[in-house]
Amino acid sequence: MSEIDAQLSSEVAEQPAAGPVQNELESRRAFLTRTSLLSLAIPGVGAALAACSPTGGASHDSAEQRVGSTTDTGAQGGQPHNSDSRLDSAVLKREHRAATSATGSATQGAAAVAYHRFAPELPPLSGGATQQIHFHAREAPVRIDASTVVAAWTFEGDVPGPIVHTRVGDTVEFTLTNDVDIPHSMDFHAAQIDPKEAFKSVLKNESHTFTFKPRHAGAFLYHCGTAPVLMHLGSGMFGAIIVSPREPMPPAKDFVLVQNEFYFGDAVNGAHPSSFQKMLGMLPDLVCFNGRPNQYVNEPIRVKVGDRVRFWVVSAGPSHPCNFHIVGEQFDTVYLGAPPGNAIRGVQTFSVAPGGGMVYELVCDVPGEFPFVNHGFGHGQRGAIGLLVVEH
Ligand SMILES: [Cu+2]
Repeated sequence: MSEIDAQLSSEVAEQPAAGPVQNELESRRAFLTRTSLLSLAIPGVGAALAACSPTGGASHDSAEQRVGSTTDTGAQGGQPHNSDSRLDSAVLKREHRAATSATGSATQGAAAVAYHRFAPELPPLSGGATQQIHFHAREAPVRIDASTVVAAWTFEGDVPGPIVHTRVGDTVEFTLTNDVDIPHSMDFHAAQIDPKEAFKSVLKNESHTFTFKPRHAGAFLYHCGTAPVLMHLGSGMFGAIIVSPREPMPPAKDFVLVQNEFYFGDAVNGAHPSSFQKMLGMLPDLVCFNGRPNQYVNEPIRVKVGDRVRFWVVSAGPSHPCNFHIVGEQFDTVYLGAPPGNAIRGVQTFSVAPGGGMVYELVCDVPGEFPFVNHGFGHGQRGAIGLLVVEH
């Protein structure tokens, strides 16, 4: 047993006692999490760790076992497995895709990909009490400015994925179909649901459906939860699900901003893959609102004098917060959670944690051009800045 293996085994052994079943579950989860990360960081270490697992390398999860055995023989037709599984990183390792997102279909045709501004307007509610949503997990080159194409892992071919808008108490029936070799999954932060089943990984050409009713209003993140989450989220698999309250909020112009970081490896076929090692270092190349650096400086968000403006701000991370501020303005209201409740007044800057969302309102009674920024200015300088133009 190597030094790393021994250290991990001793850490697992030191898990606090919480009843034998709970303790075993937690030990296994902690172990698998570490295994996934280390499998990517240190080629070959995953297999060694599996042999030293607290369950002796055997799985208690029959579905996981079945998939594991089909994957070992190279077959792809097994049951969808859990994001809690060794398989996810094992597949990555096997395909030599551990270090970057530069898969074939993520870089193909990069030079010809057109740029488009990501529309920040909150889409209207669908009207019905049940909303059916079907996303495909896809790899795609995504142009984020004139000179930069990202080899992205995506929902529906764009970064971020589509904005979902629903309402407290409505039903969301969601289906994920995976078009690519690497397993992917969906984790809706607006759902309260058993993640082991609902958020499980989906294999190529398979689909998985789950249903939930959001209980709280707010701006919520969704993201791929397949291990290692850092790699999947950091490569573009995220977006916003906006949950409106049942009770009316003040009439406003509603916009959605999802902040994310990009960590680039060397370009392949003209597309920049995401670098897992740089993600671990947490020093991003770019920080963006809605997936493109400075896009709302070049093509601002425009409103009229007298408009109330509401920003639903989500921080996708994967690792940094969004310290949201508007130069020359103040938020008359920030809803910390479950709007229209939990309002604080007269706010200059408020931080959205990675994996979080908040709602910001201001009344635009002064005409002008107002930069909205991540006031952690290292992030603003790297692209997390836009313009709100208030016109007569
Ligand atoms: Cu994924």
